[in-house]
Amino acid sequence: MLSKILIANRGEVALRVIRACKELDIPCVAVYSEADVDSMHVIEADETVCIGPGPVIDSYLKIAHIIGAAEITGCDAIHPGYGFLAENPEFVLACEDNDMVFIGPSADLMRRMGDKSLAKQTMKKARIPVVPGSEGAVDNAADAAKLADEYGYPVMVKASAGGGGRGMRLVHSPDEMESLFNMASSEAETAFGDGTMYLEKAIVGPHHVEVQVLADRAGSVLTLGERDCSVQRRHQKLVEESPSPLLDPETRQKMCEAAIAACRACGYMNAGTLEFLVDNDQNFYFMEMNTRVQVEHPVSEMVTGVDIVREQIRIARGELLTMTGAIQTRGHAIELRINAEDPSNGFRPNTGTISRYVTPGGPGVRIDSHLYEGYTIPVFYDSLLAKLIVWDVDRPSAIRRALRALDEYVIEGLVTNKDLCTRILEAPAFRDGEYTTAFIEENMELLEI
Ligand code: MV4
Repeated sequence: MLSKILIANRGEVALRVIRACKELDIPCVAVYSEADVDSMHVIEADETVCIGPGPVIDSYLKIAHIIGAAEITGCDAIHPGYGFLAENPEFVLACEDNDMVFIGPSADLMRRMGDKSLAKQTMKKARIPVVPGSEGAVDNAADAAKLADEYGYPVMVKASAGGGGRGMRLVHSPDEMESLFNMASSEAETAFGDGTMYLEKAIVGPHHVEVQVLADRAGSVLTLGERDCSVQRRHQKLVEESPSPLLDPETRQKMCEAAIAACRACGYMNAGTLEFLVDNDQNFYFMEMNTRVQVEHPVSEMVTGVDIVREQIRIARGELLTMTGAIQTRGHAIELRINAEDPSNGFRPNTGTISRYVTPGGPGVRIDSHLYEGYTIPVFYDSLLAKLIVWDVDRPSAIRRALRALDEYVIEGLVTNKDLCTRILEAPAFRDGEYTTAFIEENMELLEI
């Protein structure tokens, strides 16, 4: 059962999955585009298959090429990583049609969680707290305005097919409704081929807190605590930490219980994340469920000692979780995303060749990255270069350790956001644990952006 795994991804996450395969003694196959010939995941995998030219549409998104690569190398399982095909139910079906185990949940579950309005209804039925709003879709701006009068402004109009902030508008007053509703709907139509919208009351100044879950095929569910991902810009997370400095212990426990109930309600299997919005009064509301491993999963690994990717593979090959309920966490972990982007220039992405590369070390320091000295960043892909993850006994120590590690970390040859990460950690609102999703915008000067 699971004799060889194909990794349908690139960059740091492909490397992360390769590491898990090696520790489980399972051979692994990397796929790569013509632009990724010199990539670390190609160097580290047991076998490699080129699946097309640089643009993702011709390579990492080409289902037939990936399935073909798995077939010719004799793989019986596929790990999707995150992004690309990780939340595409068609890909899951293609895997099944070709007798490949998809390392993740079923196509049906993925589809049901991919429809954000339907997911919300499912959770509401399971008595998980959701933001007050429409029961399902709202057909037009006039209906939306009627409902908004009931809930009170401000409200959010959101695309059912959206997620991660796409196809979403904050509406402050009735006179804005028509134009913003139609704008969001046509944006969703263009982006997802589905302009279906739903409506909810807006939570002002929210925190983004998410709960990591693992579920096996027997229906056992485990939570690995929460991650606070409120430090983000335009829905791109920059810093994540666990535990959340916001939650009091009762709220944390209630959120983890809600996450477990949510997984039971939808029959979830494998690793997943439940996203919640949390307001300043510790009220939490289910937002979305991510049916994949996430970029920020390492902070949960650091505070629990659980290897999430290893567990994904174990679950996919039919093994059962040995523990259930909420697992004990220890200490504090912080992740900083090092991106090839220039904060002082509108976060413009840039590429180049890594001319000098020195990684930090010492206790409690982890780097998940595909970088090496001499590596040239291809132009086709996202700007994530590395994740610096630190662990220490408590939050203040973890912040000091992160600052020390950032100082040791040398990346030359292109512009990165490393100094911005330092300034975020030094900002009073961050140090005091008193930040919301508005943190970056509220601290532009302090962060010298
Ligand atoms: C909201 C909200 C306020 N009220 N919904 C953005 C991403 C998507 N997952 C949900 N999002 C939001 N939904 C209501 N009813 C505010 C946001 C939001 C946000 C959420 C999480 C992290 C960062 C954010 C930044 C802006 C808005």
